[in-house]
Amino acid sequence: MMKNLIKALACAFMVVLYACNTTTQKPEGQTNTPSVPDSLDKKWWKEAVVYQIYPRSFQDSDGDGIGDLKGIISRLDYVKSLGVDMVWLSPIYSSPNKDNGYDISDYQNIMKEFGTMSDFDMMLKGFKERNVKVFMDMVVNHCSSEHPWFKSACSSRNSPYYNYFHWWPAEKGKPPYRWSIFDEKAYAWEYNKPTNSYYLHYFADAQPDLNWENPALRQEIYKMMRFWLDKGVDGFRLDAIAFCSKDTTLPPLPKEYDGNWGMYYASGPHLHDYMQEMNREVFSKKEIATVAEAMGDVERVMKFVDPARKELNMAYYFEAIDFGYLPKEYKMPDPKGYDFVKWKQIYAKWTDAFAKKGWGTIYLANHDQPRMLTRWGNDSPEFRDMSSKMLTTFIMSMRGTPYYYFGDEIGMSNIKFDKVEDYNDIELLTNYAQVKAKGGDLKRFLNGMKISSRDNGRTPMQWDSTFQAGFSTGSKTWLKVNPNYISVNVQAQDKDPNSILNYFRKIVQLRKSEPILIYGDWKLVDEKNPSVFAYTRSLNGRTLLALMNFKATEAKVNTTGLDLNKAKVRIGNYATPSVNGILKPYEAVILEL
Ligand code: TEU
Repeated sequence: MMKNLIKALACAFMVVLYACNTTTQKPEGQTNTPSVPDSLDKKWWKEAVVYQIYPRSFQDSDGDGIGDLKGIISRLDYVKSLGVDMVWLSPIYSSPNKDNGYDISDYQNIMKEFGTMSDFDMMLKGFKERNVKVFMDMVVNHCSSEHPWFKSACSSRNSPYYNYFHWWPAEKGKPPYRWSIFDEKAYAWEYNKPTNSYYLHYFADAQPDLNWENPALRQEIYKMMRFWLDKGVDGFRLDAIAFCSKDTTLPPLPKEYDGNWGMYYASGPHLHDYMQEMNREVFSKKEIATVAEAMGDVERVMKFVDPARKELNMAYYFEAIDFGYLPKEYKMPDPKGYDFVKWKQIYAKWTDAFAKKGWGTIYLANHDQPRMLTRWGNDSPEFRDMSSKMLTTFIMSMRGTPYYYFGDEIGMSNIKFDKVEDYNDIELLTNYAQVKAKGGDLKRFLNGMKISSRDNGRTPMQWDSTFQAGFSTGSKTWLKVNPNYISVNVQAQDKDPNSILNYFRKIVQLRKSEPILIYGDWKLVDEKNPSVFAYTRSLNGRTLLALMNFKATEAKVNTTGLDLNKAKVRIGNYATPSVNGILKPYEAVILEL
């Protein structure tokens, strides 16, 4: 009896000891935010705020009108001052710039306009010294037609690089139809005379698709990724990665595809085998993070980030950002506006899905989008300030890692070019040519593009009110500077405690200090409200209520079931934030209940 009791006590002691050990030993990659239970699967990349830099437009150091790495180096302290944890750097590799670096001709070299490898090393060191991690943009679905692999492949079918690409031999007749974006004929095959065959390009003909079905190509890519990891980069954003696997039997396109990237091109037969292989060969070797530019519905996107599958860490999806365009017309905004309630439901669907598995991202802009202020807020002088802060509050209070685009922190807005000659973007120019070829309404097209074109988000950063907004000393910048730089610029906002910039800094700190905003549950409130995006975030018995009025008129939220009596303001964009659920135009407030 006594013996058994001693045995039982000893066992209990061992169990307690074991439990203590397992809770004190944090798995790799976990951080030490207080009061977050380990069951939440903490990771540094879930807690990070990502800031995207489009190097071409950030800071020019040599007066050629094009941003460069030395320019970024000169702004390291600014980036640090924002409080962000990680920078996503759009491509800086050698490129003929048909698609501004998203067409790479040498993956292990720096684009000449941007500087040299030693500039890169210095920049990386500078970020590291400031505790800011760096994410590289990996464009490996395709390369540039100037890449030596492609040049060699084009010379002969016997080239060792021929099978690095997808070809259709002309003796078999015309290839089965595939559509392309960034191609004036919207045709994804281009004939190459020396090899008497057609090569495949889902994007421009200057962006031939790499043949991922070839193991030798995949090994080259992994080797190249290791090269950057050995330099000390902290992760990768995988561009258009969902398109990398192709059905090489090239069956006729299924009738229902209807040009839908997500449902057809993004579902190649071996896509996830390759993601798992890449994880084993590259990602698992270092403490890094990865994000997929994923396409398709929840089920498809989830495959990238389901931890059990060991592929990537985060994914971003397009359903919400592409909302409100007319069907079958290239990014043509619906003149009737967009259905706000449906838009909220899209976010709810994805946020709920990522709550069960994986991890999502949250963004309202990037280099493929117009400025968030113009598209989702209100860029009139009256509402620029409030609606910028409101959108920032949305990004920073949602569940998922925030990806914030440079310039949004000062409320930059669309430049709204009148003339096609002002544009640079291959996407816009291709679509303009297509509308023209069909005898379409070019004026209507250009008007629509004032809202949605990518170049709106690529104009130079507005640092101050001096010549060229302090971006460049050159007389011509690669894209024009938005004339509103005289009032909308970093220098003016830095000094003003109530500026959009300082609101951004403040809310970044709030997010970092408040685990509820990172790990807390997310629940939509007053779902049918036509003006207000409202949700709760809760964790460990504490609840925050985020309220954002997306409209220029006062709006009331139905808060039935929530007790606002003792509500405490955590942050708000008005001097006197609302605590009663009645919101002023573009008001945003986060309340602790
Ligand atoms: O974009 C991938 C993509 O699928 C595009 O269709 C994207 O949806 C489009 O640009 C939106 O207007 C990536 C890059 O982010 C983009 O900048 C590149 O142009 C593209 O790949 C080709 O590399």
